[in-house]
Amino acid sequence: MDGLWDFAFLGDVDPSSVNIELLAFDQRIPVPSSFDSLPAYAGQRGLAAYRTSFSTSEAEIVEIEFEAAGFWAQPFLDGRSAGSHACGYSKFARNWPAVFCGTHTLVVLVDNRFDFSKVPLHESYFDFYQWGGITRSVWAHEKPAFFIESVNVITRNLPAREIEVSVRFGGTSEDVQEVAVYCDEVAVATRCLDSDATRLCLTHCLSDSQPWDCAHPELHILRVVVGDDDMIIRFGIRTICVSDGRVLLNNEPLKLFGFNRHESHPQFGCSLPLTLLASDVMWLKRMNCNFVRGAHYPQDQRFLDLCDEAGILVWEEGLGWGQKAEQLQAPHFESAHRNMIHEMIDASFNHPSVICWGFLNEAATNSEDIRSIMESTVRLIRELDCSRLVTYASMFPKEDCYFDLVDIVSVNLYPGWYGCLDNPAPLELIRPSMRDVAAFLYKAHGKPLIISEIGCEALYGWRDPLNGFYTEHYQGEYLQEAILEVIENPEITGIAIWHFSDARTYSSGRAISRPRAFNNKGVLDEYRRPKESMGVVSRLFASAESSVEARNSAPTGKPATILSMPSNAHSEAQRNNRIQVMPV
Ligand code: ADA
Repeated sequence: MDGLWDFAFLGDVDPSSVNIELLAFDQRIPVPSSFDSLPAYAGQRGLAAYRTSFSTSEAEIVEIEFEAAGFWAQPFLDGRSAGSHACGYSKFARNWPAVFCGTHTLVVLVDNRFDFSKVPLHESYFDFYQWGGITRSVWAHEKPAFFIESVNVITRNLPAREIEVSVRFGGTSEDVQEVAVYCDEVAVATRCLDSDATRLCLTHCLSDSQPWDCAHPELHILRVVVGDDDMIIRFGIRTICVSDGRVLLNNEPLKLFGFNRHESHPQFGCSLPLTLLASDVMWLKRMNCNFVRGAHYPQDQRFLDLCDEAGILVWEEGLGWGQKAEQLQAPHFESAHRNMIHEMIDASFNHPSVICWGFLNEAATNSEDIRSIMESTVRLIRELDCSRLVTYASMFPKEDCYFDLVDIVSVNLYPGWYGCLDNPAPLELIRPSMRDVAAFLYKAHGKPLIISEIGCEALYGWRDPLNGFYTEHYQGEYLQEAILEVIENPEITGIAIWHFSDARTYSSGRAISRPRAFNNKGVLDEYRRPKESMGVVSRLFASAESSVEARNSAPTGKPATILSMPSNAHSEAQRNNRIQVMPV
C-alpha cells in the first residue's frame, strides 16, 4: 500500500471528536514517512489523518497490516473501525470480516502526542526523538474464511539439521483442510486438518544444509499452503544458548563486537529508506562487527532481513527507556508493554540474526518494587519463544535486583565520560572500571556479560590540540580503551558501543547536555559520515579474533573464539595490539 496518500494535520484535536466522513485532506505525503520530519510539519505534535483507496477481488476478510504507525493509531476501513493501537514501533494488524468486492477507502488517524493514559510506552524524556506517522510499510491482505495466522520455525536438533515448524490457523472452516509444506521449493509434508484445528506442528530434516552463522549466513524458504491461502517465511538453522558464562552460537563460544543503533536520520526521521538500511549494514560489516543492538525498540523488518543476509547477530528489544517504578506499576503500562513484546516476537520470530530479546532499557531495576513486571515479562518472552536468550540493559551493575531472571547480564557503563568532573586523566578510568564490574558480576552470577552501552560524545569535525571532551580524537582513544578491555577480559562476552550514528534527541531544554540536540556519541555522524573513531573501531574489531584466541582463556578456562571476522581483516592492531589512533 506504500505510495502517496492523502493527508491532513489536525493538530490539538481529540480523535474521538473527529468525524472521519467530513475530513478535508489538503496534502499528499509519502507512506511510509515520519510526517514530523518533513518540512511542512517538522517538530509538530498532534493528530493527523491519512487516506488511501484500494480494491479487493474475492476476499472474505481484509487484513491491514502496519509495520509501524504511531504513537497511537486507529484505522477505519470504509468507515468501520477495528480498534486502535498504542505503540509507534511494533507491527500490528487489524481484520475486517465480510468485506464487499470492489474499491475500499482506508482512513487512519495517527497521534504523535505524549499521553501516559493513552500511549504509556512513549515518554517525552527519552533520549531519542520519537517521530510520528505511518512510519513503516502498510500491507493489505485478502484472506479466505480459514487462513494461516503464523508460521514459526525453530532448530530442534542442530547435528541432524532438524527444524520444527509450528503453524497457527485463524478463521473458520466447515471441511477437513489439506496443508502442504514446501522447503526450498521441495514438497516436504502434507497433513489433513480437522475442521476445528487451530495449530499444526511438524518436524523436518534438511540434511544437506549448513547451519546459519556469521561467516555463512545460509537461509532457507518455507512455504505453507492451505486451501486458498499460503504463507512464505525465511529462516536459518542455528542454535543459541549460554554455558559456563559464555554465549554459544551453534555450540561454539563467541564474543560479540558491535554497536547500538537507532533508526534515525535528520531527513527521514525513523522511516529509513532501504538504501540507508543497506548502507548501515555495510558500515557494520566494514567496521568488522558481528553484533548490533536495536536500541531501544522493535526493529524495521527490512533491517533484520539485511542482518540475516549479512550474518550480523541482533539484540532486539522492546520500547523502553529509564522508566521508574511508578510508571512500571501502572496496570495499563504493563498490558501495553506485554502487547508490544508479543508483537515484536511475532514479527521477528523467524530471523536467524535475532539471538536475544531485550526489554525496558535502564529501568528502575535497583528497586524491588518492580519485581512483578520484570518476572512477568521474562515469563512472557520465554513462553512465546524458548529458542532465544533473554536480557535487559541495566544501569545498576552492582545494585540490580533481577539478573537472576535472565540468560545474559548486560550493563550500560560510561566511565571516563559521565561523572568524572575533575579527574585529570579520565581515559584511565575506563578499563579498571570495566574490569571491576566484570569481576563483580561474574562472581555474583557466573553468567555471560555484555557491555550493552559504552561511549562518549564527539562532534563531527571537532579536532583540537587539547584532544579533550567532544573531540573526535578523545572518542577514538576512549573506544580503544573499552574495546581492548573486552578483547582481553575473559569475563566480558561482548560490547555494543554507544552508538552507531549520531541521533536526534529532545529539542527542548533537556538538550542542554546534548549539543545540537543530538546524541553525539556516534562513530558516524547523523548523515553516516565517519569520525576518527571509525578507523579505530574497525581495526580493533578486526584484531579481536586473533587476540582472543591467542589469549586462549575464558571464565572457565575454555578456549574462546570469535566468529565472523573477515579473513583479510587482520591489521596493524593484530601485530601491536595497541594501535595509534589515526584519522580515517
Ligand atoms: C543511556 C541510554 C542511551 C543514551 C545514553 C547516553 O545509557 O540507554 O539511550 O541515552 O545513556 O548517551 O547517555
